[in-house]
Amino acid sequence: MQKRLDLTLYLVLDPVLCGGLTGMIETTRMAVANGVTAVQLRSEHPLERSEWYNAALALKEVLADTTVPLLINDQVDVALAVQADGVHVGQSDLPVKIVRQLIGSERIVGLSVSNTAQMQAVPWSQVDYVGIGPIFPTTSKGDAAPVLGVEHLQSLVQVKQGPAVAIGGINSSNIVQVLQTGIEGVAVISAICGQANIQQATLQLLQQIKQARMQF
Ligand code: TZP
Ligand code: MG
Repeated sequence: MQKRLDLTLYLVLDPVLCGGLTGMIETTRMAVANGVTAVQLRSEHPLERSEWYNAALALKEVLADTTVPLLINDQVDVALAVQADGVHVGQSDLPVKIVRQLIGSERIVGLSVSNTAQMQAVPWSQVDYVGIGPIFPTTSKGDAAPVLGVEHLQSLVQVKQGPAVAIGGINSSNIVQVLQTGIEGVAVISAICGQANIQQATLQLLQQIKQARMQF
């Protein structure tokens, strides 16, 4: 199915937090059935190449009949191997220009941004969106940059020149403040991955997004 980049509610998968490959697949199935709009495969812990490949392939299949794109964190070769819809890179990964050359003009490229200097340096002609974070403290990323807070997020949203998603410690207690900055969407790991009721967690976040959008 034709994919659509919609940053509204972006699920970032973590194999440990989601309960392994089976957990990631089940979480994705349930979250997408309930309205998650984008999915990224990411792993904080080293995975075998075959594990990256098998997970990406399985997720690609889960999303096959949906408009929800699958992005792969960092691993350009894995993204190409399974014909994923895009790649998300950080500031210390391959340069965006090279990632774009490798994956071509049709796929999605996302870039992480953690401060004003990085935002000013974003090569928007090569990037489809940026991920801004961490907004709040998070235990899901070991080497996370300093917490930005909502005020700093607001200033980054004001200077950005393309779509963005906020990430880091976002959950149902703070999602509304994040959306009040006018950002296009939010990305979450632990607010969905590992939650006892994936459906309920997803629906609650989406309900809050809907309400926030009606206000702003
Ligand atoms: N990048 C910045 S914070 C973060 C990433 C991948 C982790 C987000 O995880 P959580 O559980 O939503 O705080
Ligand atoms: Mg990275």
